[in-house]
Amino acid sequence: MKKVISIMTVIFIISTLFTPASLADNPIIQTNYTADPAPIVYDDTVYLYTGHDLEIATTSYKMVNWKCYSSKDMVNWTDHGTVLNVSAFDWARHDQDANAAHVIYRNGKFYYFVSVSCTLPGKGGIAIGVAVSDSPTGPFVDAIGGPLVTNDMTKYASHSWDDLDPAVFIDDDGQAYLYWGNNACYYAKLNEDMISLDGEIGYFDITDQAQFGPDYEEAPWVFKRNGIYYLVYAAQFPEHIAYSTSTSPTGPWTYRGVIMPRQGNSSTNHPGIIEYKGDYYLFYHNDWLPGGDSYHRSVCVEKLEFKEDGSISTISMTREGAPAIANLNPYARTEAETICWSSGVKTEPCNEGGMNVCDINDGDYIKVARVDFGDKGAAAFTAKVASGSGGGEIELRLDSADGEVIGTLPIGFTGGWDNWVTKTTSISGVTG
Ligand code: FUB
Repeated sequence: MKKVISIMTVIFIISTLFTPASLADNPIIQTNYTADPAPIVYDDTVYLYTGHDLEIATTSYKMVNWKCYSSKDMVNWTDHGTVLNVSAFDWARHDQDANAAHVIYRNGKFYYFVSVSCTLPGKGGIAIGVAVSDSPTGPFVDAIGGPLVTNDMTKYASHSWDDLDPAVFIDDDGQAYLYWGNNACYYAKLNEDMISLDGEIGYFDITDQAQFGPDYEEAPWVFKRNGIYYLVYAAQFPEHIAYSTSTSPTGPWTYRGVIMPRQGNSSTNHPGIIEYKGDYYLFYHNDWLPGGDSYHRSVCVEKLEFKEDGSISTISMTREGAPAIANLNPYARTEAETICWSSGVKTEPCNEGGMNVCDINDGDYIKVARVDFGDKGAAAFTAKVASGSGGGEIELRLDSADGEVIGTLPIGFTGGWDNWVTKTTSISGVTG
């Protein structure tokens, strides 16, 4: 049954500037299993694109779409829902293989590079496609009408899924490069149109341990910092995250070691790295949500630290994740699906556009972190709600699920699950 607010209590936890860290904030998405993170910074905002491990998966991947989330503070993430589905690609399998992907912005458009299963005659295996949109949150449509790279058994690695895990890097001179590969690492220049290759496909010799250590596996991610090119990737199986550096985007590379050892029980990991407001962040995945395993993964984030010589410090997966870098303004409209941590609730497309929170049961909660109420404090809480049954109530609590109650908003029957009404309650006792 679809529920938006039903006959029960949902708790809104507000952690203020002075809240001691009380709840775990990794994995950063709790409403879906997410994998293969691909973050970008656009318009002062982090957009995080992820794969989506369906709950019905058993002993293999079941992935048919990709999700998008955004944040301006690194701890509260707004859910933009499904932004691309394998069904957008007529030439691909529609029941599986929404594998790792990468989004990049260029010339006013967002390009979504995906690795999917190709159904074209004679071109079976994993292929790379590109979707395009004018907006970071889609809708994305097939940009080519066919694959950009198809499986070719004469290439370096002769298995049918070697064209996995595309990642794009645009150098300072404007040249875009596409990197990809499972048990192979390919690269090619992209033309200015971003949907065609400029020249031949090259490959790096991943068996050369001086360049790639003992066991390059997949998931390349390239970025440049202080003139050094970094190629970060998943190594070994089960996987950890390692990296190599170069003075050129096309190598040769020098193996530099492990960034993140394996922790937990996911057999894969997958790096996505951004610089945001002066700091670098590593997005990755593990199996740390309840019910998690190799096919039910979840995206997490940690701050990345560089040493003087440009090498990257080895870091662990943590429950705390990256620190907040901005406060949340409670006096501006905040979407309910802006979440630091949640328990029980789900999200869905809203009949009025955007997304809404749903499937709310008694005691479920949403935490928003680092809320700044200012010196004068807040006097009221307003929410847009819908209920097709008894309605329940929203409790607002400070700092934890059993923290001080600063207000309660009764909901009641609103005329239907898609019948949204605005309700307000007074609140007290919160400043700073
Ligand atoms: O999510 C499916 C595959 O698992 C990805 O393409 C790989 O990078 C690994 O994370």
